[in-house]
Amino acid sequence: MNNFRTLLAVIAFCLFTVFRSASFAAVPSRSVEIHAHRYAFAPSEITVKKGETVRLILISDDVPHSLLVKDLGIDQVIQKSHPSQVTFTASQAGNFHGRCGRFCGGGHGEMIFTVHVTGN
Ligand SMILES: [Cu+2]
Repeated sequence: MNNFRTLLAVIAFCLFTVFRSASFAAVPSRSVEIHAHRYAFAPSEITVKKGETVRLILISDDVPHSLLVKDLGIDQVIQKSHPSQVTFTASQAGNFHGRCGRFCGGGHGEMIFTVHVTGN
């Protein structure tokens, strides 16, 4: 009987551990497609909720670019013909400014991107 209880306790602990780690795994609640081209991102800004996990699908329409939003830990190269993805969860409300991190021509400095994070 004691062994049975111990077994139940071990199973309960394992299930608890599995469910707890599953809830920590950041599963994106939605995806947003962002195109990069000389010299802009489209859209150039997005709004997400604090705590929301969002997947960005990044597509270059011409030459290689990147999306760099340092304060959200986003630093993703966007190769031409190879869409890339980056997933992030904003833990703080505010406006986070990003830009293209790969020199792509004369207007490179104009390639800015903003993530608006709204509070709960
Ligand atoms: Cu650029």
